[in-house]
This record gives sequence, structure tokens and C-alpha cells, in this order.
Amino acid sequence: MSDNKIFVTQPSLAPLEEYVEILKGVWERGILTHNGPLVQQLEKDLESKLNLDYMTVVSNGTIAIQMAIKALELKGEIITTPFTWVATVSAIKWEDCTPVFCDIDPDTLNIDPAKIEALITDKTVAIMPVHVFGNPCDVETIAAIAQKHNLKVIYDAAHAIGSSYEGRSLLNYGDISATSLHATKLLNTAEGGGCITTNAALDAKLKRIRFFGHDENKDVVEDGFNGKLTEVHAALGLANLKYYDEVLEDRKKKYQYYRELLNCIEGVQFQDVKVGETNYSYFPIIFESEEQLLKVEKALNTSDIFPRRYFYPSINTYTKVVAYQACPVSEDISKRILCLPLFLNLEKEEQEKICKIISSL
Ligand code: T4K
Repeated sequence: MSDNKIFVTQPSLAPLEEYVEILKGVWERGILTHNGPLVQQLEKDLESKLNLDYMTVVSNGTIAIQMAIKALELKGEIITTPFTWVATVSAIKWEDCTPVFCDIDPDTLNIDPAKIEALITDKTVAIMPVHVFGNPCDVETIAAIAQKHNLKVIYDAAHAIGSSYEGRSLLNYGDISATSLHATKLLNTAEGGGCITTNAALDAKLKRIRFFGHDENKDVVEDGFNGKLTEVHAALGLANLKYYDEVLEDRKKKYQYYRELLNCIEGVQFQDVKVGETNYSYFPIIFESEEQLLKVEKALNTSDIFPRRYFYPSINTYTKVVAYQACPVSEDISKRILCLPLFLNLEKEEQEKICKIISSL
């Protein structure tokens, strides 16, 4: 990657020496995978850092969603949002369930709880909202709807490490929360993810599903698969975890600086974030039109700056993989939203340069 190019993100990485130090233990033990000591340590440290009851770390965030569906033994329709990464929907489909799209709130960009009930049928088994860009969904209204209709709730919490609701980690909500520890996330294991639950029996089941459905005697007692995280990846997570608070604090500062720099531009909109609860993991900006977005994107690209169109297009329009269901709000916002570069090593001057280009158009 060229030094002067600015991408939408960059992984937050601990100093290499600290990672290597942890890896020495892996080499000494010769245990590379199968619920090794570093995987167990990472789960313990994340549970304690985020005050979670149970976390099962897995090989990626997509598998985490699939495992959540499998663990809850869901078969039927799952109401979800079209304003997401395709993984939310492919995970539902891979588990032989049917995604039903509920439109989003134009301000929070999360699923619109007021539109969920109209989509419930006798085939509905669960609701799968996404905490978009780490901004908490309306977890209370969603829990009330689920309870009323006897539905499960799985949060796609891929972006939500570091977000909270009423002082608790946002990962504690829903029957299961599925998070991502991908390279582009606030805390990363290169590839990785996790399932979080407050239910001990469900956690034990998730751990069996992750490991081919084995019980402690290696008898196959579940319909499992391979969702294991390796020791090499867990080592990276443990090294990076030391810097997690710094990364979180830095994101917030940079997010606020962007807002300060862009506040005076007319015709742009920002996600309505829950201050003090979001993790500020992305900086989305919503333009008045797609035409304006394309103009800005082109100007930034010309200066070697590469923002990303998260999430475009709206997933309900991917008609090669899903049946089209109209979601006008998501379809409209998807065309007008751009995520600006946001990562630990991004310089103040680079943020200023980006905003200067945007305001000049
Ligand atoms: N649910 C939601 C709502 C999600 O957003 C995601 C994933 C998932 C579920 C599934 O979780 P995982 O199975 O992925 O754990 C990225 C990520 O691949 C994906 O994890 C993420 N969401 C999605 C929103 O974004 P791309 O296609 O943007 O990645 P890429 O390679 O273009 O990277 C973006 C920029 O980051 C690059 O321009 C440079 C930088 N980068 C990237 C990587 C991979 C690096 O500097 N180093 C790297 O190693 O998808």
C-alpha cells in the first residue's frame, strides 16, 4: 500500500514486538488451535473488559451470525435490515432461513422498530437488527416486540464492540449478539468474531457448535461445524486489547473533529448517534444527492483519498440473491452515504484536507 494513499480505514495494531512475545508461547506449546489457552484467555479478558456473561470467539463475524441462528434452532423468516453488509443476509440464507427486509429510520440508520410488527407472519422466527456503525438500536422496543410475538432476537453487532446502552456493553442485548473482530474493526484478530449471550446453556451449545458439535468426550451431540479461532489470531487479539481504550478514545476525538470541520456545510446530514453510547467506529456523511456524493468521491480519489460507500447498494436490491422487497428509505440513503477515513493513525491535517475538499464542492 502506497504511503500517501488514505483509505477508509487501517487496522489498529499493537507494536509487533508485543505480538511476537505472545506468539513465543504458541511456539513453545505447539498448540495452534482447538480452544487453546490464548483463545480461552481472549474470551476471559473480553468478558471482563466488556462486562459480558459469556463470549465464544469464532473465526469471523459471518460465522458468528450463522452460529447464533443454529444455536437458537431457527427455521423460517427473519426480519432484518437492508442497510447492512451483505454478510447479515448471506448468514441468514446459509442457515436456510428467509430474510424479510424492514426499512430503516432515516436518522439513526438502524432498523425502524415502528415498521417491524407489520412484517410479522406465522413464519417469523426472529428479528435480526444491526447496530449500524456502532450506533445502538432501540433495544427496548425491539425486546418488547419480540416478547409480544414470541420471537428470538439476534443482534448483528459486527460494529458494536465498545458501544453501550444504559451503561452496559451493547453486546449484552438480544438472545445472542454476533460481533466481528475483522481487521477493519475497533478491536481485531485479523479475521475473527464472537457470539455473546447471558445464557450459560446457550453459551455451552455455541461452544459445541464451534467445534464440530463435540461434547467434552468428543462425542458428536450437536449439528456443529468448524467455527474455531486459532491461537495465532487470539494472540493478535490479546496484543491489540491492551490498546483498545486508546483506540476507542481516539475514534471519538476524530469523529468530533470531523463534525466540527463539516458542521458549516449546507445540505449534508449526519447519522443521529447516541452520544456516550455509540463507539464512533465509522464516520458516515449523507449528501443531498448521489450526484453530489459522486462528485465528492471523485475529488477525494483524485487526491489519493479513498472513502467507502458503506452500505451501497441497499441489500434488498441485490436481486441475484434476494427477492426484492421495497425499502425506500434504505434505498435512498444507500445512494447518498459515504464513510470517510477514520483510524488511529489518521492525522489531524489529513482530516482537514478531506474536509477542505468536501467543502470546496
Ligand atoms: N455484519 C455487518 C454489519 C458487517 O459490517 C460485517 C462486516 C459482517 C456482518 C461480517 O463480519 P466479518 O465476517 O467480516 O467478520 C469490510 C470488511 O471485510 C467487513 O468485515 C466489514 N463488515 C465491511 C463493512 O467492511 P471491505 O470490502 O470494505 O474491505 P476492504 O478490503 O475494502 O478494506 C477496506 C479498507 O481497509 C481498505 O481500503 C484498506 C483497509 N484495510 C483492509 C484490510 C482487510 C487494511 O488496511 N488492511 C486490511 O487487512 O469489507
